[in-house]
Amino acid sequence: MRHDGPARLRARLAQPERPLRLLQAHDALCARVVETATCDDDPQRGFDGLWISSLADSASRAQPDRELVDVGTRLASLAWILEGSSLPAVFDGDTGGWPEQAALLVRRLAQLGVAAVVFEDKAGRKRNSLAADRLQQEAAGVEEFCDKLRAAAHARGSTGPLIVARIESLIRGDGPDDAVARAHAYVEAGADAILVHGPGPTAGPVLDVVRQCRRAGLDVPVFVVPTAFPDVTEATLAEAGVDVVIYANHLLRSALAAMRSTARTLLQQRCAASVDADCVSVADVLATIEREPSR
Ligand code: SPV
Ligand code: MG
Repeated sequence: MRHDGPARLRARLAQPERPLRLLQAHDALCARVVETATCDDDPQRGFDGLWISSLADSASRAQPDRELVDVGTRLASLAWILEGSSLPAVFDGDTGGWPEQAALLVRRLAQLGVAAVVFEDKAGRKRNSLAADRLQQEAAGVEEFCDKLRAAAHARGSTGPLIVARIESLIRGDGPDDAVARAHAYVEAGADAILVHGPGPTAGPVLDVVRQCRRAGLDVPVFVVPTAFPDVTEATLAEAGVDVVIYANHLLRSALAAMRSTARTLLQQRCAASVDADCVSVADVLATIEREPSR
C-alpha cells in the first residue's frame, strides 16, 4: 500500500474542526481493528491514525520499555502495519539516540511514508514516562535536544514525517515553566509539533502548559497522551488548544486483560466451551483478515 502520511496529516491538521484521535497499534491486526472501528452513535466518527507505541512494541515482545527492541525489529513490524492499513502512522521514536541516529530514523520512516515521529527529551537510560522510577529519568539538555531536532528536521526535508518534540518536564517534576521554555526552544530548532506529556492524575498541569504556550503565540500542533488522566474528554482537550489525542496503549491493555481471563477460565473449567462466548468466532477471524479495510 502506498503511504503519503506526512501530506495527509498536515492537511488534516490544517483543518482542525476537532482534535485528531490516534489509537495504539502494535501489529497489523491491531491496525485493522483501529481502521475499521465504527461508532453506533455517529457513523462519521473513526480514528484518524495509528500510534506506534514503544511501550506496546516492547510489551508485545515481553520486554521493558527501555529502547531494548531494536529499530530494525520495530520498522519490520511497522512495514506489516502499513501493508494492511492506510491510516497515517505516528511513530514513537523514543529518545532517537544520537542526532545522526535520529536523522537516519527520519529518513527510513520517510521511505515508508510514515506521517510523524516523536522524539522525547530524555537522556541516559530511557524509562517509560509512567513508570514508578520516572522521577529518576535524566533530562536531555535543551541545546543537546535542539541539536537532535535540527538533525531530524534536516533529514525530514519538505516531504518527510513531521518531527514532534515531546516535552517530559511535568513527568520529571520540573514544572510548567521548564515545559513552556522547552516548547519554544524546540519549535525554534525545527520541531513541527510538540507533545506535552504529564503524570496525572488530572489533566490540569498539561492543559496549563498548553494554554500558556498558546497565549505566548506558539502555533504548532500540540499532541497529548491522556493515559494518566483518563477522565479528560476530547472536548476539554480541544478547548485548551490540543490538536491530537493519542490513546497510547488501550488495545494492548484490553487484549492483555482478555487473554488473562481466557487462560484463567480454561484452567478452571478445562473445557473450550467455557470461553467461547468471550471469543470472536474463527469465521470472524477469517473474515477480518480476508476483508479489505474500507479506504
Ligand atoms: C508509549 O506509548 O510508548 C509512550 C507513551 O511513549 S507513555 O507510555 O506514556 O510513555
Ligand atoms: Mg514510548
